[in-house]
Amino acid sequence: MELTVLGPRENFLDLEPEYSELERAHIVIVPAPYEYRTSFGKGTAQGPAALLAASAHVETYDEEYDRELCYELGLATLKPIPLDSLRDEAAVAAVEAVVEELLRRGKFVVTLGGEHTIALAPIRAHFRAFPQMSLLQLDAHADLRQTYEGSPYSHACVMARVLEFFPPERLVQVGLRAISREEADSIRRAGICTVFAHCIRTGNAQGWEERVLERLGSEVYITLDVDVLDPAQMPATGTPEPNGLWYHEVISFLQRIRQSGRRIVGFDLVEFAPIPGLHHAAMTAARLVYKVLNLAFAP
Ligand SMILES: [Mn+2]
Repeated sequence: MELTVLGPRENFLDLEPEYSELERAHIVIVPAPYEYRTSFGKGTAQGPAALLAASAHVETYDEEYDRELCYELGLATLKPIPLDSLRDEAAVAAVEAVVEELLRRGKFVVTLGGEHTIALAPIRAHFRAFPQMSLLQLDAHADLRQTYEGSPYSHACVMARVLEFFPPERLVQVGLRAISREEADSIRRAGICTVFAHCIRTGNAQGWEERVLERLGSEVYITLDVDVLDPAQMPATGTPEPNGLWYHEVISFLQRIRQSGRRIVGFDLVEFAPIPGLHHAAMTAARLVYKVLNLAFAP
């Protein structure tokens, strides 16, 4: 499979070829600008490009970890996968083949959506490579509907598709605050570990981080829907919901997972739908990717 990377001024962090060539890079960013079945706000197809443009202004140095991860490990960004003419399973399969190839080459893969449906691709590929992995979903929604607006491939159904091959007891959902009765029933029936945003806010979820840690195995894949964040910090998403998590809450929770000795084997960031002129949202999405990389590779 031939894979082409983006050069400086187009790639993540605006990196010179020395640090962003595929051969030498340990980390690879895969832009997957898939948008076909968004239901409310549109524009997630522009997510990867806007995130990459903003990333040119992200500092390569991380003050918390006192390192420049991108220069130490190398960080390549693939050209966006052309998904315009692909729908549903065909789009997922196209992205899955790329992620699978990168994992075969020993890369750490970050997939950028696109609507949440596309996360099915890296989740399937990672699950084959890491059959013991747990799955952490950070999201305002459960995405457990069997079908939505007539399709099983809606962004609102992605976790229902995942549970067709992934053991529900290894799925943990954090930040939920907009779910249907059908989804609430599925959560109870399947025994999924779910932490609702209102429980975190009211303090009724005391010790929730420990509860989550108990459920996670030693390898964790993260699917990060940006709508887990409060819309005050992340308004640029298709289905924003109030009472979300704050950036620092997400980061310190993930740091806690890493500090517990668990290994983050890959992640995706989905549902970022840039709003022209709203630079802080694009910056937040780009920052989030680099911070999660930093904590994933923390010693
Ligand atoms: Mn979602």
